[in-house]
Amino acid sequence: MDLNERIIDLMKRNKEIFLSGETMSKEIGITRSAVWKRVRDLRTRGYTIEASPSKGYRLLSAPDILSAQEIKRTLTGACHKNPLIIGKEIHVFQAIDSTNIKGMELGERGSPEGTIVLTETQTNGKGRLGRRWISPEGNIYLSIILRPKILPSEAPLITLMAAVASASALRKALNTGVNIKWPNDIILDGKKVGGILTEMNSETDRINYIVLGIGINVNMDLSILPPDVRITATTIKEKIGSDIRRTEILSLLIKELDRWYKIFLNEGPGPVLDEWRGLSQGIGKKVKVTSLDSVIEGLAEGIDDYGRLIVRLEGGRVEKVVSGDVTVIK
Ligand code: BT5
Repeated sequence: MDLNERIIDLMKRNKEIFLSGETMSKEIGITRSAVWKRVRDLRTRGYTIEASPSKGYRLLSAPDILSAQEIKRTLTGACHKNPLIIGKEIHVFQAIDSTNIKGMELGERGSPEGTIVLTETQTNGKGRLGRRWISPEGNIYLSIILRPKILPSEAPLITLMAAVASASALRKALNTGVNIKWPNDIILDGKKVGGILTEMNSETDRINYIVLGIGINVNMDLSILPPDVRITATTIKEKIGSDIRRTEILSLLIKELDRWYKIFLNEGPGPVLDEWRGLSQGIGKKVKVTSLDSVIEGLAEGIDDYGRLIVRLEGGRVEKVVSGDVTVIK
């Protein structure tokens, strides 16, 4: 932590209490005038710090900057009996190509399970099948390294697990319905508020590591998106009418991911699949499924135990789809 971070950390730990210049100078190990210079600098960076000659300094508000320290602070306490798997290491970047690309590099270099990569913006945000994930400032872009002992054919279950955890976190944060559309869309008010991209490094019968990437539209102005994407997309800000602190959402998201990942590891896919079925949109409806090599239409009957979409075609034949894009046919 640099000096500014240590001052912020100290003030956040003493929320709402004035700290004298003397206390701060002792705690941080710098002179009182150096404390004052740092406070002035922090104010120019968007922190609102009250300063009183008799009482000292008090932090009133902080800008919405992602900080590993702050996220970790929100995660401690909740789980000391059952330590978190996810979030043991958190790497935060200002701008990188893609948190999934960085996650794959870290996975290759042996970073432990649960390592998180976060960034303020992505210059090459990835969707599935070479598509682009538009990634301006103000949203959440995170990737998590996982090392589950499952078969490569079971990896799509990790996407479903993440969809269930993301929908659950957003439901808690917004106190409103959030749904899932197979295989990787998080849906708010019928529109895409988030997407999931699961990539892996595997051998024939084992997974070396998975990088679970999640993008959630939080405070972005929808007008940033090109018109064709805008009509199918939404943001949390659009829903609640104001900006929201991303750390609040991230903290819930990490806790829900940790909870659902543990359920998945301990109890197998059953509970994840049950929850997914309850949250999903489009099941029981007539759908068109576009895959890399085919387009089929039929009734979406559900998902099987590998997370594949079960589609009953007109003639009665059943197809199980591993990946594709689904549109509900009215
Ligand atoms: C996805 O792909 O939905 C997966 C998105 C995963 C993004 C995360 S961010 C952190 C991590 N690092 C990465 O590089 N990626 C992951 P797909 O289902 O293929 O949807 C892509 C399509 O969604 C695009 O072709 C656009 O039509 C639309 N789209 C692009 N950006 C969007 C956005 N910000 N919000 C809503 N829709 C968007």
